[in-house]
Amino acid sequence: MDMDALKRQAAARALEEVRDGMKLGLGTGSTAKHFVELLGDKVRAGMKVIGVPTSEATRADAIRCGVPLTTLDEIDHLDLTIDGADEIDPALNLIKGGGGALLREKIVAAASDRMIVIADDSKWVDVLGRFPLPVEVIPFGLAATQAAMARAFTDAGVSGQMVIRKGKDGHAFVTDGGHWIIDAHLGRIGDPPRLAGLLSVIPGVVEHGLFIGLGSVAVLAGAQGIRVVE
Ligand code: ABF
Repeated sequence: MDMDALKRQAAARALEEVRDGMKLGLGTGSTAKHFVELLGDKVRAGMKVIGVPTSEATRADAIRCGVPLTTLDEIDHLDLTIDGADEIDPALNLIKGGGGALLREKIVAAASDRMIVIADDSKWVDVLGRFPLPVEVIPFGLAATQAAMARAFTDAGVSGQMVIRKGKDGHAFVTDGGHWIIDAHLGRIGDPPRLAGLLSVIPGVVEHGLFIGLGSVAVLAGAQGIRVVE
């Protein structure tokens, strides 16, 4: 079975947790896109839900699929967020942000009672860090921010190269919030909560892609079927 079919299976399993009347956080990425499409089918069949998209790309998908939308300016709380991830560890700590939407994804996840992480099982890892950690930064004072990040890495017992993400035009990739992303190639993050705490207090860091304690359930689709980890 191809990867895309696995992603759709994970999305379909998560859809079983959606109830009429729910306020939903809608994730970003190819797996979350399957979820939005399947949710659109349910809405057309009469299910009443409302969604908050985590990116402009997901907003466009949701509109195309007929999913009613609101914002976290109009409502302050969500019942459930369904989103993908780049890596998931056994404590359900996540690396997110490969798609560049980590800031809105984290705001939406933190406003939700529960977050279901949907993925093909290649995203499951013993230790986070093989996937480069995205860190969203303010362009102002970049060298100082990178120096502070390097100190945080040392304090957390990790090290590695920091690469400013480039867009298709060859210039720095700009997020929906107007910021840049530094991808930190750390290899192995032994203590994700510690690194998350150290990065969070750096003034030039807007947000980082370590999601600690936000994932409630992971739905992993693999060749052997679906695995649900809580
Ligand atoms: C978003 O999309 C991200 O935080 C993560 O970077 C990515 C996962 O993408 P995909 O589902 O395409 O693998 O959820």
